[in-house]
Amino acid sequence: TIALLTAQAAFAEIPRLEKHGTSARLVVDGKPMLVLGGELGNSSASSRAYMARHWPRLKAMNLNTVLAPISWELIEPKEGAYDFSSVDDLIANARAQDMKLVLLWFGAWKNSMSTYVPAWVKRDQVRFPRVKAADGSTVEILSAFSDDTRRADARAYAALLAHLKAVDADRDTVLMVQVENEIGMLPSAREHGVVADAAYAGPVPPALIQRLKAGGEAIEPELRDLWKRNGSQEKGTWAAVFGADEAGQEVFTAWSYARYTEAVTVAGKAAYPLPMYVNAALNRTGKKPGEYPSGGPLPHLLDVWKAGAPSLDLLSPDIYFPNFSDLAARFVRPDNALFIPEANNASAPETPANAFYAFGNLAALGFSPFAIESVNAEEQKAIADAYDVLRQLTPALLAAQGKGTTAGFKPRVLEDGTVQGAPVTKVMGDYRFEVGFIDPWTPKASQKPATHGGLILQVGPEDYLIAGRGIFVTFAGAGKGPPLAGIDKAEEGVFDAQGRWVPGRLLNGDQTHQGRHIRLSPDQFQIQRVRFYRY
Ligand code: N0T
Repeated sequence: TIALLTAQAAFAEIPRLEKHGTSARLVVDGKPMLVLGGELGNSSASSRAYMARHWPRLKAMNLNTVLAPISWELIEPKEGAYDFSSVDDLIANARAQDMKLVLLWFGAWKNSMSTYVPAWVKRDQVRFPRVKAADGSTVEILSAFSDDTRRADARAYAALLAHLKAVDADRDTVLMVQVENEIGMLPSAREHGVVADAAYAGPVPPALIQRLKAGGEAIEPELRDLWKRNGSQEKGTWAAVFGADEAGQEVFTAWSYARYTEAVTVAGKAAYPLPMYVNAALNRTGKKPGEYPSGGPLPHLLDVWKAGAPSLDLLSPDIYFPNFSDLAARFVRPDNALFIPEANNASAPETPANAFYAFGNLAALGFSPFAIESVNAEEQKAIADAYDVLRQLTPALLAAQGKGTTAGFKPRVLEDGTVQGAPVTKVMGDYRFEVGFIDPWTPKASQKPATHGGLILQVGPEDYLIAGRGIFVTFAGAGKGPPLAGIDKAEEGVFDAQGRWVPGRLLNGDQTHQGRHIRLSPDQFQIQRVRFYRY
């Protein structure tokens, strides 16, 4: 068997990220894929019995990938003695459902705290020192400055990756690994204590300064401003270069966490080089670092993380705030593709429509609502319908992402939840579309435009796929040629398993308001294929 496994593994290709147009895509088994995912609640995967009743539901929701935590305390209950049964259970169940896994390493830090570390780590505060807060109190957070902690964490992580290499011989069940979970310092902007204070009083490393200099205008504006306010110094202590306040301290925190994470990532990749990413607990505007988890891979710190942890493939947002599209867009950069490991709670009514925006507008590699197994029947159906449509569109989306031939639409929502329902205009090829989010045939009071959204994919000079729910599209000519546009033919339909379009009703009359618009009802996710003409 060993020889057979090795032979198999020699042919199979490890999942990887590959450049694609202006974006990147995840290639598994030599084929690109979109992760239509869902993340399990934190404690669910620890019980085989608990999960047994949920796996069929996850499949029924049309997920192709489950994001599941692997906790350090479960895999290394005694130092150096590993127990991978929790990992093997997940792999066996995912395979039985023909699904993929993204595994989340709950190592030294899980949402700032260090509660997932084994008891032998928790109880030994000499070997594994704790963070001191600004007021000198001790918190249940391991210091990022301990060599022993970093080595122990990296060793367990590498053991996990080596195990994955051995058991995922086909290289196609485990796609990626998240390193730690929502890293960030609380309740202070930076770690205090003898070692951390000494590091903070030391010089800013040249590698970070180099990055700021080389990045120029491409550096995130908040970080550029922090550096500028003390005169863009090229040498000096952290406080001298970035300022002594919480905002300046946060840069130090981000760098320390990034360096630690880089060491863990490198150890894991040496064992088995799967794509790896970190996730960010986003900060609310107006809150200070330390009031929110300080120093994570946040929008304003992406350059610090890129410089400090170059082996990470992706920096990823967990988006629970209502201004989904603005936040997601900040993680789309020439050096970063969008993967959303926690796209809000799975039970939030706007979540399924957000998936269309992420894949259609921001070339997302993956989208994954949190606490996926905890939805009620109605929420389950909405996710199942959205993912069914996105699964059908996947070949077209993969071809279009990064090429400018797809666009996503949802009403803009502000951080305070205010929905700005104004229609969005977009030119695609020879047509100009105006996409509105108030359905003309449904009483206005009963509509929730934040739950509406969709995408338009250009598949030919005059041919477009329009998909989603609760969007209402009018059209005109763009560029040279006659100014007006009409519908040559509009069909609803589905793509079959071979990717062939199977038309349903030919839509005309009341369904297009006598040729005036394309309408996707708010009640059901669907696809229409439309050919336009100009006159
Ligand atoms: C998440 C989850 C889980 C507008 C919280 C999100 C997961 C962790 N943290 O349920 O614990 O492991 O990564 C933070 C959400 C902030 C809420 C903002 C409300």
